[in-house]
Amino acid sequence: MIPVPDELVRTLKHGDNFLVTSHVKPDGDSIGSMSAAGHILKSLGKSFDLYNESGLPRKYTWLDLPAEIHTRPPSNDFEWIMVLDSASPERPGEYIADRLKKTPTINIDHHPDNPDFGLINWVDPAFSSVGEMMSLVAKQLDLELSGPLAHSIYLAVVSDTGFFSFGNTTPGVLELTAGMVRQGLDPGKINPLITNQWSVGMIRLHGLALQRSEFIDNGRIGIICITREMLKNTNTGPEDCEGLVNMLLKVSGVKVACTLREDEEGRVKISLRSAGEEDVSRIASSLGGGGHKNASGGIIDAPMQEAREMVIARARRDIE
Ligand SMILES: [Mn+2]
Repeated sequence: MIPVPDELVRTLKHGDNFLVTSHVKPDGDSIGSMSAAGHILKSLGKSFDLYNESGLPRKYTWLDLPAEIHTRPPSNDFEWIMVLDSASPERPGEYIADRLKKTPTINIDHHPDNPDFGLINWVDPAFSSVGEMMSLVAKQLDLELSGPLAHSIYLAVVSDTGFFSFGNTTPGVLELTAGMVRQGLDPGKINPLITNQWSVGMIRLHGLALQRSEFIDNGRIGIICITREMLKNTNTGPEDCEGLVNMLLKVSGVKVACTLREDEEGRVKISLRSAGEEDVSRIASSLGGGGHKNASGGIIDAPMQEAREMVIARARRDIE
């Protein structure tokens, strides 16, 4: 059975003008799946624009994009908006949230809490990444998974599976990747481009943050509070905290890992991770956020210390 909805394939074939977007502060799956969608539309000879409110993060500038990623919508005149990897219509930012009311939308996502906000919805949490879903779209359209299209899909897949280490590393993901390697994708060349993009400030920030890590509740909860001062002193930004929360899971016995990042006075971004059966999405949703079983997050409108207490209390209850 082909899981790609007929309606989606028909729309890609018969539609002409697409705006492709994804959530703000894009990760590897957002950028990879946007790029893959663009390469697919380009192969079909369609007009399209790529748009992300936050733009292309510097660490992904090596990727061979099918078109520039605009930080402002290049026009208001689109037949379709394709929203990728976004659990809600608000995730791509204000412009899109507003625009979606007026323009037919294709919603392709793998977040379990996605409410099917599109006219065409393909939402399936069984997929590791939206990049993996785009690979099936490409196959359905008889496109070869090689070159820049394969690089885009690979970036998406390794970003969301933690380089094939998380529980979402299915036989399908491994077979997809094997196929792309057979078509010429070289993991030895592409992996360093993906992983070795740190600045000196970023390594200093991680050092500082790890130094201040706390292990509480008999070592079952690992927690790091990242203040604005720490970012300022290391000349880094919120995006440089990526991966820090996963470090906490390296400590034996940690069931729930959490970073709290002070984005502004009284507003804290939380990131939660777990390995195995512990479901951190329950903790996240009880705090107004959401996400996946082993990786989720949200925003708490409270000062850092208060937010820290809330997360600890909720995690304690959940582990028991
Ligand atoms: Mn994703």
